Amino acid sequence: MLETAATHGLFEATRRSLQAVPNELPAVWLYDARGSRLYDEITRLPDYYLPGREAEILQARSSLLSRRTRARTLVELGSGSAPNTRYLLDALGGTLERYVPFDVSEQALHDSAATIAAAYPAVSVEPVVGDFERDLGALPGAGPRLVAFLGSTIGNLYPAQRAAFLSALAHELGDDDALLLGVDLLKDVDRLEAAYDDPSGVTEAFVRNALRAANRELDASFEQERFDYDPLWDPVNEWMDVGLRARESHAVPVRRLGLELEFAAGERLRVEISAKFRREAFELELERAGLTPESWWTDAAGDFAVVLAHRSRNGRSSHV
Ligand code: SAH
Ligand code: AVI
Repeated sequence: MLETAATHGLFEATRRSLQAVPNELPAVWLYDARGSRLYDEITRLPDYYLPGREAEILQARSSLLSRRTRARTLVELGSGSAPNTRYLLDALGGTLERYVPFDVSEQALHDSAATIAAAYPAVSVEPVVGDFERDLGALPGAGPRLVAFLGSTIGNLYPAQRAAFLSALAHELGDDDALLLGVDLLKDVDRLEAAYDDPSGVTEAFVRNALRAANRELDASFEQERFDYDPLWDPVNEWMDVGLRARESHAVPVRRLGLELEFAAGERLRVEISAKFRREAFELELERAGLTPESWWTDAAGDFAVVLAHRSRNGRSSHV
């Protein structure tokens, strides 16, 4: 990856995170072509219940969603291989003209855009490569637009990042646009831990892949065998803290960022958080960002929620 104006922000954010306490490699490094394929494998794991629960909700609510939104444009943030998008495309068939998948992972984006274009010839598929935290800008397409952010990817953002992201999104939505968010709900810790630590080791390979990406793109020298996979439930913040733990004390050069990271034995490198949500608190977050939640739909087991929201009437965010 050449350092361009577009990657400069990512490199700076990575430098800050790697120097923070605890050290963190931002989650965006998980999704190169290999990481996106590994994530796809995760979505098919029996313990990783999220995509199946979300599909159940989207199927059950599809005609309501179509009546409520009448969307001509579907923008999907963090679309990846878009496993549940077909439920939206099927639901919106009567009005939909354009599908805009938006993702930082170029390969996954173009592969899924090609698959969807072939399956839905009446819809114009217009992929955008970008970082939804930095490059949101003006949302493309004619309104009414439905902006979807599925899979609980919003849970991979910290609360302050979520607030900034949701406020930016509220700012971009027009009066007749809508936002559809998939959010994973708080549940039994054993089930959460199982979802992030499968016995086949796919999730571990996915997380370790971030080190491979950093070695390649940042000229770093992370050595896999010097780290153990270490997913933890954080009961205070109510998020899975997904990362690696150093087996021994050692240093890792990250040459492109001019860093030499020192790991003590047992020290962690966080690779992502995956927050789990409660309805009341999440609806408050939406309202503070200038969004009005209109529907809160869950699956029969109450594991996952899909939230339909609009820009608030006064259009103002209460964040400064
Ligand atoms: N929506 C899909 C994929 C979720 S995986 C699903 O529900 O299964 C998360 C996706 O978000 C990946 O495709 C990843 O490349 C993308 N992503 C992560 N951080 C991003 C960012 N900052 N900007 C844009 N896309 C991002
Ligand atoms: C994309 N995101 C919502 C996934 C999650 O559950 O937080 C990423 C993932 N990490 C490990 N398994 C799946």
